[in-house]
Amino acid sequence: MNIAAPALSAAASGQADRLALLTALERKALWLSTWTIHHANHIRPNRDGLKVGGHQASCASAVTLLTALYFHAMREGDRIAVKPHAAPVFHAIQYLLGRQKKEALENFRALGGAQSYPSRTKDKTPVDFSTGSVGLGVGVTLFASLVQDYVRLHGLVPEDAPTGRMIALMGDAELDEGNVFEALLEGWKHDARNLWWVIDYNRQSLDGVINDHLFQKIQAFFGTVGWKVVTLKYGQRLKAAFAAPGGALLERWIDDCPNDLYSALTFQGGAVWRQRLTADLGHDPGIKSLLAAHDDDALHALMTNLAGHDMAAITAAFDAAGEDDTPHCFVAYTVKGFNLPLAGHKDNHAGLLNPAQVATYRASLGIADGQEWDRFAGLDMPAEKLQAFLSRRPASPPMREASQPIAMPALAVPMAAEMSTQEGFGKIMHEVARAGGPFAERVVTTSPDVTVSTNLGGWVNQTGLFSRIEHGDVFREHRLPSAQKWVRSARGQHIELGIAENNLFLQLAALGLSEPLFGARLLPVGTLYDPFIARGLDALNYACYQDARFMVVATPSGLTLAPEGGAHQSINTPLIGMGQPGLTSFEPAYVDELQAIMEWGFDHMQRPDGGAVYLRLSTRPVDQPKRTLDDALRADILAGAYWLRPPADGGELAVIASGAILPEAIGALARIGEFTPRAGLLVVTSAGRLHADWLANGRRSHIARLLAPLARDGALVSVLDGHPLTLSWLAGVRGQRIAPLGVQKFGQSGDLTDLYAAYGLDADAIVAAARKALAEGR
Ligand SMILES: Cc1ncc(C[n+]2csc(CCOP(=O)(O)OP(=O)(O)O)c2C)c(N)n1
Ligand SMILES: [Mg+2]
Repeated sequence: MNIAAPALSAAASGQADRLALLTALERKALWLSTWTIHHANHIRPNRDGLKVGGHQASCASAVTLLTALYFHAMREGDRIAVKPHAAPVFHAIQYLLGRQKKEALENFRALGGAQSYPSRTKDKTPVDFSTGSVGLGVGVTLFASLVQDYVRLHGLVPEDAPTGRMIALMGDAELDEGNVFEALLEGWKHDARNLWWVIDYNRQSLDGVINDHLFQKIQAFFGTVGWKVVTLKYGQRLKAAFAAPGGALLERWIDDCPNDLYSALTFQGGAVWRQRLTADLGHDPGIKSLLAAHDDDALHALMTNLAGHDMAAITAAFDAAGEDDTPHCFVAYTVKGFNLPLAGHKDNHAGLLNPAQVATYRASLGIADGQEWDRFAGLDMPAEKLQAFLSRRPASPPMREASQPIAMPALAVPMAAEMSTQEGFGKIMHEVARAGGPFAERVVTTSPDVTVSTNLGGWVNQTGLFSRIEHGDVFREHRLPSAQKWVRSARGQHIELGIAENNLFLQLAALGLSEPLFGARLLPVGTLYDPFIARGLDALNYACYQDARFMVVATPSGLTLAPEGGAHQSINTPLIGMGQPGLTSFEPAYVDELQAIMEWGFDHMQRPDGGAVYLRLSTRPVDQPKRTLDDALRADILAGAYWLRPPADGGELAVIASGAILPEAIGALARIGEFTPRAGLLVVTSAGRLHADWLANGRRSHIARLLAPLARDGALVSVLDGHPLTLSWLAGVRGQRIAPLGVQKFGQSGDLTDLYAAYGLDADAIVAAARKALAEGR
C-alpha cells in the first residue's frame, strides 16, 4: 500500500495533466473553428452577396471527440474520415499541430483556402479521406480496412508497417444513408478489422431532431454484424448526480426525455431547466437540494453533461478499446452547438453566431481583440507546455510520393475471328494472370456479384478469391463439375462483393488510394453491368473526387443486350463517362482497340496527372479486323477516333460510329458509297477524350484534323448504342450538319435486328439519315 500509493498518485496526476491539456486544446479547437467560420462570413470582404456558410453547431458537437482522437487516441498508421460539416475543427486541429497555415483558415471556403469539407486533393494539409456526401466517408473507411489487410497479407508493405485503425467520425444522420448498412454487411462477410466508427450522437440532422431511440437500432444492428458497441451517454458530473439522493429519478427522467424536448431545454438554458425539473420532479427532496445547490448556469452545465463532451469518458473509452482489432462503434451523446448560443436549437445546422455573440464568446475565453488566430491565447496553460505536447503527436503518415510506376508489359490476347469486347476483356485478364510477374501481382479485381457474367471468371480461376480466412472450393472437393474455381485465401486477387454498386465504387476508391493510404500501389479493376453505374454513381463520383485510381469495366451495355430487356439496357452512361471529372471513358468496338486502351489505362492510372478509367463494353460478337496496330493507328485509337474507311478528299459525308453498333455502320457505308462514293467511316473509341481535346485545342485538335479531309459543307451521321448527345457535338468542330442517331427512349426485349430497327440504329436508318443530311445541304 505504502509503496503503491505514490506511483498511483503520479499516474493519476499525469492523467489529470493530460486531461487538462486536452481540454485546453478542445476549447481552442472550438474557438478556432467558430472563428474561422465567423471570419469567412462576417470579416472577410464579401464580393457577391452570397452567404459563405460553415457549420458552427456541427463543429461544436464533434469538437471533444475530434480532440480526443487527434490529440490522444490516434497513433501511427491510423486514418480518419471526418464528418463533412466538422471540417473547420479538422482545419483547426491541423493548425494547432502546425500542419495548416493561418492563411488557409483566413481563406476558409475561399479560392485556394481551407475547404468547406475535408478534401484530399484541394486541401493543402494531408487529408486521409475526403468527405462531403454523407455516408460515403463512413463507408470508405471499412473498405480501406480491407485494403490494408490485402496489402499486408500480400506482402506489399513491410512486415513492421504499423496496422492502423480506419476511423470515421460521423454524424448520427449519416446512418440514414443505406450505403452505410450495405458497407456494414459487406464488412461482416469479409471479417473487416481495425475499424472505429465514432458517432457524434447529437440527435439532430439538417432539418431537425431525429427519432427517439435510434441508438437501440444502432446497437442492435452493429451487434448483429459483429461490432462492439460502446455507448458514451452521461458525463462524470451527471453520473455523480445520479448517485446522489434523487439521482435515480433524475436518470430516469433524462433517459425518458424525448430528443426534441431535451434539445429545446438545452437551447433555453438553466432557468428553463429549473422550471421543468421543478414541475416534474420537484416533489423529491433529493432533486430539491440538487436544484438548490446549482445556479442556473451550473444546472445547465450539469444537464448537458453528456459523455461526448466529457474528455475523461471519451479517452477512457478509446483507451479501453486497446489493441482489440474488432470493429468498434462508439455512440457518443453530444449536443449540437455545445457551448455556443446555438446549442440544441433544432434549426441550428446552418446557424451562425452573430458578431456580438462571437465577441462575448471570445471575451469569455480570455482571448484579446486581435489575438483571434493565436494558437494558445486565453488558455490557462503555458504555451511551451502545449507546444511540447503537440510536437510529440504522431504525424499521420505522409501522403507518399508516387513510387516508380509498375512496368506495363504488352497485354496479350488470343484473337478469334469473331469476339465481343467483353470476351476480349476476359481473355486479356486471363492472360495477365497466366503471365504473372510484377505487373500481375499488383492487379486486384472486384465485382458486385457479377464476376462470372462480366467475364472475370478466367482471371479468378487463376488468381483466386481474397479472404483473410482460407476456404477451399467445396464443389471442387466434391468433384462436382464447375467452370469456376472459387478458392479463397489471403493470396487471392479478387475481392468478391455482394450486389451493391455503392460498395463496388467505395471498394475501388479505397483500392485506388492504396498507395497514398498504405504505401503500396495497386492496379484495381472493377466490373459491373453498365446500367448499374447509376446505382453507385455518387460513390463513383466520390472515388474520382478523391483522385482514386482504378479501371471500371462496365459490361454489357446498351440496347445491344437485346433479349435481356429495357431494365438492363443503359442509355446515358456514355454521357456519364464524358461528364465525370477524374474519369476517362472509352467505348471500343474491336478487341485490338480494347487491348491498346487497357495498356494505356493501366499506365494512366499510375501517372501523377492521370486518373481513373471507364470502359463501356458489349457482349455482341463482332467480326474482328485482321490487322496489327501500327503506332499511328494506336495513337489515333487512344486519342479517341480513327478512320476505318478514310473519306476521299472533299468527301461529302462521314458516318461516325462508336462501339457495338459498328457492323451496322460498315453495312450502311457500303450502301452510302453507291450514291456518295467519297464518304468515310470514322470510329470513335472515346467521345470523352475527343471532346476534351477539342475544347483544349480547337482547330488543332485530333478530331479537327480527322475531319479536315471532308468538304466543309459536308454532312455527318453519328451513331452509337447510347444517347445521341454523346456524338452530336461533332457538328461544332467544323460547323457541319449532323444527323445524330442513338437511343433516347427506354429499351425493351427483342433481338438485335428488331431492336436496331425499332430504335433507328440499323443500316437502313443510317442510310436514310445520310440521304436526308445530304439533301438538306443541297
Ligand atoms: C448525400 C448527402 N445528402 C444530403 C446532404 C446535405 N446534408 C448535409 S449535413 C446533413 C445532415 C447531417 O446530419 P448529421 O450527420 O447528424 O450531422 P451533424 O448533426 O453532426 O451536423 C445533410 C442532410 C449531404 N451532405 N450529403
Ligand atoms: Mg446529427
